[in-house]
Amino acid sequence: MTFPFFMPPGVAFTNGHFTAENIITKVTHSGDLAGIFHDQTAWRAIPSETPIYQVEMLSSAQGEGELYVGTTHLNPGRVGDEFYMTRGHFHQRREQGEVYFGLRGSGLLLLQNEQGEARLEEVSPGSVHIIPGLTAHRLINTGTEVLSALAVWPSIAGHDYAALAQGFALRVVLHDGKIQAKEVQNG
Ligand code: PAN
Ligand code: ZN
Repeated sequence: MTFPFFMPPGVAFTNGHFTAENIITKVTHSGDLAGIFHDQTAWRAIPSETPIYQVEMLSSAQGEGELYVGTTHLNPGRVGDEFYMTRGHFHQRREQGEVYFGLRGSGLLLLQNEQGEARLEEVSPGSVHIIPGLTAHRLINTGTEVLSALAVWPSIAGHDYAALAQGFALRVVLHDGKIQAKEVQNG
């Protein structure tokens, strides 16, 4: 008896693009990110249809025990002095973790626990980031090319954006020509 060999989906490690029959993509534009960047005047000056990041995902099973695989492509740029970043979230199911892999470009992964303690990990091609449960996460592009990171997370994790209405405790800005992380004063 012979068994067929199925062709699985593929990912190009140079840029994070998938080859598969069903790829789901979602673009987040500047206009979707109200209240995220600290310089509201600079944010309003950017056309609302400016694409900031795109997520491409494989279409996969949902439910307890199932996994999602997706790549985030975050454009380079700044709103005022603050580097482009993803909205950032806790998982709705707080205990669920995630793994990010840096593929191209350079940036930072901002992690923050429920006590509001934040830390930054450098993201670069080949970096591996284990995001524990109970930890909010946001990608920040501090480079000059697209930052692409592959992620694997439980399909039941969900996204809780509202829990971060106060924002993260750190902002990453270009100050005196240097990439600097600054503590946010009033949340
Ligand atoms: C990622 C993120 C992706 C976009 O797939 O959803 O980077 O960021 P926001 O969801 O914060 O806009 C992930 O962490 N999934 O759980
Ligand atoms: Zn996540």
